[in-house]
Amino acid sequence: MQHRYTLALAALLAAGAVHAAEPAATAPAACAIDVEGQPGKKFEPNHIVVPSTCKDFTVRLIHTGKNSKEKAGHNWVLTKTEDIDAVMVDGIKAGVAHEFLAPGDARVLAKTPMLGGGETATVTFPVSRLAAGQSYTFYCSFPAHAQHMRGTLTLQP
Ligand SMILES: [Cu+2]
Repeated sequence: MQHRYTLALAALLAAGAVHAAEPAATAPAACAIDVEGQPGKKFEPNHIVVPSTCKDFTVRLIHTGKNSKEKAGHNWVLTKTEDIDAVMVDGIKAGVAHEFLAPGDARVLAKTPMLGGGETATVTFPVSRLAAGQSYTFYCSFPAHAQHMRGTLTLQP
Protein backbone atom coordinates (compact mmCIF):
# COMPACT_ATOMS: atom_id res chain seq x y z
CA MET A 1 0.00 0.00 0.00
CA GLN A 2 2.74 2.37 1.01
CA HIS A 3 4.64 1.39 -2.10
CA ARG A 4 1.68 2.04 -4.39
CA TYR A 5 1.10 5.44 -2.79
CA THR A 6 4.75 6.35 -3.28
CA LEU A 7 4.58 5.40 -6.94
CA ALA A 8 1.44 7.49 -7.49
CA LEU A 9 3.03 10.43 -5.73
CA ALA A 10 6.18 10.05 -7.80
CA ALA A 11 4.09 10.06 -10.98
CA LEU A 12 2.26 13.20 -9.84
CA LEU A 13 5.51 14.93 -8.98
CA ALA A 14 7.01 13.96 -12.31
CA ALA A 15 3.98 15.32 -14.16
CA GLY A 16 4.13 18.48 -12.09
CA ALA A 17 7.81 18.92 -12.80
CA VAL A 18 7.19 18.72 -16.53
CA HIS A 19 4.36 21.25 -16.38
CA ALA A 20 6.20 23.62 -14.06
CA ALA A 21 8.57 24.47 -16.91
CA GLU A 22 5.67 25.51 -19.14
CA PRO A 23 4.19 29.00 -18.58
CA ALA A 24 0.95 27.76 -20.17
CA ALA A 25 0.23 25.63 -17.12
CA THR A 26 0.02 28.66 -14.84
CA ALA A 27 -2.40 30.63 -17.04
CA PRO A 28 -6.17 30.01 -16.85
CA ALA A 29 -7.12 27.35 -19.39
CA ALA A 30 -9.18 29.67 -21.55
CA CYS A 31 -6.29 32.13 -21.87
CA ALA A 32 -3.91 29.55 -23.29
CA ILE A 33 -3.97 27.09 -26.15
CA ASP A 34 -1.83 24.28 -27.51
CA VAL A 35 -1.15 24.49 -31.23
CA GLU A 36 0.43 21.60 -33.08
CA GLY A 37 2.76 22.18 -35.99
CA GLN A 38 2.08 19.01 -37.91
CA PRO A 39 3.73 17.21 -40.81
CA GLY A 40 2.19 18.40 -44.08
CA LYS A 41 2.75 22.07 -43.13
CA LYS A 42 -0.38 22.30 -41.03
CA PHE A 43 -1.35 23.97 -37.80
CA GLU A 44 -3.91 22.28 -35.58
CA PRO A 45 -6.05 24.17 -34.69
CA ASN A 46 -5.89 26.59 -37.60
CA HIS A 47 -8.28 29.07 -36.04
CA ILE A 48 -7.94 30.62 -32.59
CA VAL A 49 -10.44 32.84 -30.78
CA VAL A 50 -8.85 34.84 -27.95
CA PRO A 51 -11.30 35.63 -25.13
CA SER A 52 -11.43 39.37 -24.59
CA THR A 53 -11.55 38.73 -20.82
CA CYS A 54 -7.95 37.45 -20.83
CA LYS A 55 -5.21 39.86 -19.81
CA ASP A 56 -2.54 37.77 -21.50
CA PHE A 57 -2.81 34.91 -23.96
CA THR A 58 -0.35 32.04 -24.24
CA VAL A 59 0.26 29.82 -27.23
CA ARG A 60 2.23 26.64 -26.75
CA LEU A 61 3.54 25.37 -30.05
CA ILE A 62 4.28 21.66 -30.32
CA HIS A 63 6.24 20.44 -33.35
CA THR A 64 4.77 16.97 -33.82
CA GLY A 65 7.01 16.08 -36.74
CA LYS A 66 10.38 14.33 -36.71
CA ASN A 67 12.51 16.56 -38.92
CA SER A 68 15.21 18.90 -37.62
CA LYS A 69 14.55 22.62 -37.57
CA GLU A 70 17.02 23.01 -40.45
CA LYS A 71 15.01 20.59 -42.59
CA ALA A 72 11.43 21.43 -41.60
CA GLY A 73 11.27 23.87 -38.72
CA HIS A 74 8.06 25.29 -37.34
CA ASN A 75 7.45 28.50 -35.45
CA TRP A 76 4.28 30.43 -34.65
CA VAL A 77 4.26 34.04 -35.78
CA LEU A 78 1.30 36.39 -35.43
CA THR A 79 0.61 39.45 -37.59
CA LYS A 80 -2.37 41.37 -38.87
CA THR A 81 -3.70 39.52 -41.90
CA GLU A 82 -2.94 42.47 -44.20
CA ASP A 83 0.73 42.46 -43.06
CA ILE A 84 1.46 38.78 -43.43
CA ASP A 85 2.76 38.63 -47.01
CA ALA A 86 5.15 41.58 -46.52
CA VAL A 87 6.37 40.14 -43.21
CA MET A 88 6.99 36.83 -44.99
CA VAL A 89 8.97 38.42 -47.85
CA ASP A 90 11.12 40.50 -45.47
CA GLY A 91 11.58 37.47 -43.24
CA ILE A 92 12.88 35.28 -46.03
CA LYS A 93 15.39 38.04 -46.90
CA ALA A 94 16.50 38.15 -43.23
CA GLY A 95 17.46 34.50 -43.57
CA VAL A 96 18.06 31.52 -41.34
CA ALA A 97 20.20 33.46 -38.83
CA HIS A 98 17.08 35.41 -37.84
CA GLU A 99 14.71 32.45 -38.15
CA PHE A 100 13.26 34.04 -41.28
CA LEU A 101 11.90 37.16 -39.57
CA ALA A 102 13.25 40.66 -40.08
CA PRO A 103 14.90 41.72 -36.80
CA GLY A 104 12.71 44.10 -34.81
CA ASP A 105 9.79 43.86 -37.25
CA ALA A 106 7.02 45.81 -35.46
CA ARG A 107 4.38 44.06 -37.58
CA VAL A 108 5.18 40.82 -35.74
CA LEU A 109 2.79 40.81 -32.78
CA ALA A 110 4.02 37.58 -31.19
CA LYS A 111 6.36 34.74 -32.10
CA THR A 112 7.92 31.56 -30.80
CA PRO A 113 11.42 30.39 -31.62
CA MET A 114 11.83 28.04 -34.59
CA LEU A 115 11.48 24.43 -33.42
CA GLY A 116 12.61 21.04 -34.63
CA GLY A 117 10.61 17.82 -34.36
CA GLY A 118 9.46 16.96 -30.84
CA GLU A 119 10.21 20.38 -29.42
CA THR A 120 7.77 22.81 -27.78
CA ALA A 121 7.89 26.51 -27.01
CA THR A 122 5.49 29.04 -25.58
CA VAL A 123 4.81 32.68 -26.25
CA THR A 124 2.66 34.95 -24.08
CA PHE A 125 1.42 38.30 -25.30
CA PRO A 126 -0.91 40.97 -23.88
CA VAL A 127 -4.44 40.72 -25.25
CA SER A 128 -4.48 44.54 -25.38
CA ARG A 129 -2.33 44.09 -28.50
CA LEU A 130 -5.41 42.78 -30.33
CA ALA A 131 -8.40 44.72 -31.63
CA ALA A 132 -11.93 43.39 -32.09
CA GLY A 133 -12.98 43.18 -35.72
CA GLN A 134 -9.35 42.93 -36.89
CA SER A 135 -8.31 39.78 -38.75
CA TYR A 136 -5.02 38.24 -37.64
CA THR A 137 -3.04 35.49 -39.32
CA PHE A 138 -0.45 33.24 -37.74
CA TYR A 139 2.10 31.44 -39.85
CA CYS A 140 5.32 29.47 -39.87
CA SER A 141 8.15 31.59 -41.28
CA PHE A 142 10.19 28.59 -42.51
CA PRO A 143 10.56 29.40 -46.23
CA ALA A 144 8.96 26.31 -47.75
CA HIS A 145 6.10 26.56 -45.24
CA ALA A 146 5.41 30.29 -45.01
CA GLN A 147 2.90 30.51 -47.84
CA HIS A 148 0.70 27.60 -46.81
CA MET A 149 1.26 26.89 -43.15
CA ARG A 150 -1.16 29.46 -41.77
CA GLY A 151 -4.13 29.94 -39.52
CA THR A 152 -6.31 32.79 -38.38
CA LEU A 153 -6.88 34.42 -35.03
CA THR A 154 -9.54 36.81 -33.83
CA LEU A 155 -10.35 38.57 -30.61
CA GLN A 156 -13.69 37.45 -29.25
CA PRO A 157 -16.05 40.39 -29.80
CU1 LIG B 1 6.98 25.10 -40.46
